Amino acid sequence: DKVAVRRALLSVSDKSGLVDFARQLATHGVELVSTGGTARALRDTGLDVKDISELTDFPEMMDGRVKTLHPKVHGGLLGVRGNAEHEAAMAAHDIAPIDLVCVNLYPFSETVARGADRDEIIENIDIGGPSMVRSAAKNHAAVTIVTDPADYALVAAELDEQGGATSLAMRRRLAAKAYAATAAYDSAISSWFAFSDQGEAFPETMTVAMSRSSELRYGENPHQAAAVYTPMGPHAAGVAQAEQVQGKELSYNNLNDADGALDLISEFRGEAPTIAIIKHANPCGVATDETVEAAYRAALACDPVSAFGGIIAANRPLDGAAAEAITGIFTEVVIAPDADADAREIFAKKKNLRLLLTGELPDAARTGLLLKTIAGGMLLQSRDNALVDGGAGASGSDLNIVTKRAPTDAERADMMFAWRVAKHVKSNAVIYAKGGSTAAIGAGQMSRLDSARIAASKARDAAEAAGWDAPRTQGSAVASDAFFPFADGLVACAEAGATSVIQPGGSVRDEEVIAAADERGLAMAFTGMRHFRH
Ligand code: 93A
Repeated sequence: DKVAVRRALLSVSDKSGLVDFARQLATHGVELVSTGGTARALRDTGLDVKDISELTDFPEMMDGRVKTLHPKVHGGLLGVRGNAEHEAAMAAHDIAPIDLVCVNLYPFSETVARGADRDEIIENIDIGGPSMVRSAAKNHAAVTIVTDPADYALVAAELDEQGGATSLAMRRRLAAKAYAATAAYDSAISSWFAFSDQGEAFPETMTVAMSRSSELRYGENPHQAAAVYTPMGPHAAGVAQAEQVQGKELSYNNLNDADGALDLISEFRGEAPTIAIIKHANPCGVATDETVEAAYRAALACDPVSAFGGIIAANRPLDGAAAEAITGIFTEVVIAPDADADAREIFAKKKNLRLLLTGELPDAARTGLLLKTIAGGMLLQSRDNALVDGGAGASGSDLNIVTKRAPTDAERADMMFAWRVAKHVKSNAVIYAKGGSTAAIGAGQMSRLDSARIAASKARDAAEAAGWDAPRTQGSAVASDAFFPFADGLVACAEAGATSVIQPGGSVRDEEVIAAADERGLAMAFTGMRHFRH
């Protein structure tokens, strides 16, 4: 299964490592054939190269669109060695076998990424390159196909070992890699047409090439296997691209929670210092204050029991004081735009703590797609990037005040804070907030009434533990991610001390709910927007 390499065709856009590789081929007496730019690059270093036009007896034409698309090339790649008919055809048409192809393609994704215009993008769709890659890979019984400069050294080493030949094992491995490369390339083109060029949110068909960026020790549970994949084409950065400065390897659950944490904290990008503490993809405390440290302490006070072993997200770079406070209890992951030298030194003492730095936070209003698999298919939806304008004063906002009493400015601020947090809490979500901090969070219950009651009961526990006179739900604003189907949930909030409520509205029993609010002197606003999160 050893095949000697006598003739090689080199045609590469990414010329890194090319000259060294070609030189190694030449030392084994391999004849080099190349396309324009590649031939020039080799000739400049004194290597002997034949132009493809000499082999095809055709000039490269149409701005290079047609240079290697020729039977002399594809016949030389596809002709089955040892097949009498194929060999007769090769002899009759003067087709010489090509034993090795070194090709990498026009930089399509890079051209898209740098914001080139449509014509330039189209020009960077490589046709001849993938054709050669596919022909050579199909005939890997005899032909070696090299598509990745990272493989040059490996191939050269095998040529050295095998006296100028390659093994079948190597050719098969490279063929598999070659088809993965052309598949990824076409998927990038198809994604561009579908999503960018046509601007279709949900194209009729799609292929998205992903590459494994890391293997995880296990999945959600230790008996489940898991890995992280990232798109091969251009894509926005997120948790998968954050820099891990220190700490143990990230787990599946860490990444999932950190993703939720980053999503929530991005809501507060460019605002006063804000901290979110996440457990099992739900926040258990979110607060805004004058310093990051103060914000952390306020967030922690919401539910200090649940915060143990949580994930902390900050909207500002971390300093020493914040790091000192955060390391006061056991924390799995800290994610922030940056951390100064003091903070890093303090975190470094907690060997297991994973510190993730993101640089500038993503824009909460950005568009994007969310994917969820279901058996036999997947669900795709646009991300929930909607924001409600809370306005200031009585007018100029998306809020529809439905009660007799309008909220005070302070209530309105708390309502909006609770509402923004509610968007990131699993349904049914009921959030109590006061003074720029969550007072209690009810998450993931099948009944809204239960979420309202559980949150209130947790607030009572926190008050008792901290020795406060009253739970912080007293005088708080409540946000509900979807409408109250009955008055009972709202009544439970009022009984816990809430004085204002923000919710989408839209229940057939809205009248009852509004009457219950009026009876208790509550101010209530309808947003007309729901934030389910399941
Ligand atoms: O425009 S093409 O699709 N038409 C071709 O016939 C062709 N043959 C090779 N592009 C073609 N190539 C590509 O040219 C290769 O895939 C490679 O990326 C590039 C190398 O061109 P040069 O050697 O002129 O730099």
